[in-house]
Amino acid sequence: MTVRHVTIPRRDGSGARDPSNPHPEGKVPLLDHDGTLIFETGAIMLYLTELFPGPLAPQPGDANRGAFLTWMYWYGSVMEPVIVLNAIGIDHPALHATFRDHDAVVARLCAALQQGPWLLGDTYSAADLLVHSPYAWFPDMMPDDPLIVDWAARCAARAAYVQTQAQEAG
Ligand SMILES: N[C@@H](CCC(=O)N[C@@H](CS)C(=O)NCC(=O)O)C(=O)O
Repeated sequence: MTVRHVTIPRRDGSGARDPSNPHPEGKVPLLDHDGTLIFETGAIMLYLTELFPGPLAPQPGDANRGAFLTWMYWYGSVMEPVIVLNAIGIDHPALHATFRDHDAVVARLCAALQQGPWLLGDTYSAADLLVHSPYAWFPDMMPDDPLIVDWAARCAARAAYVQTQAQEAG
């Protein structure tokens, strides 16, 4: 496996699209698997957890598969838009009708985390890695709720996460 770093334009005006980035919109992340390009973080995670079945994802037939897929799609279809709209302070009845709002996101997370330490209950999965990520990237957005704060801390304390962070830091 090769990890290639590319530049992207940043909101503060720094950075720029990297012409060598094969992502059709110049974004990150992107997975190139033998010439097949996969983008959208959730899709990359699903692709990898199917290619390398293991403890990070319940496989078809597992009772937790439906909940797992729901979280993976909910992230990209609801949570990410809500987080972005909330961060820039945009609200509109039509947006609320479609996505609800950040309070609803927080309520959904809390309802799950009341049942267990992880979104699927007792087992950590790629859903935790994906869904907690906005709060890891943007701590200012962390809801003031110990269920979510503690869950994000548990996610960040995992050995693989710590190791990857150290690698990324160089
Ligand atoms: N929904 C996408 C979001 C991808 C995305 O917007 N990535 C940002 C960095 S977090 C990016 O590449 N921005 C550069 C740009 O928009 O040109 C995913 O989950 O992969």
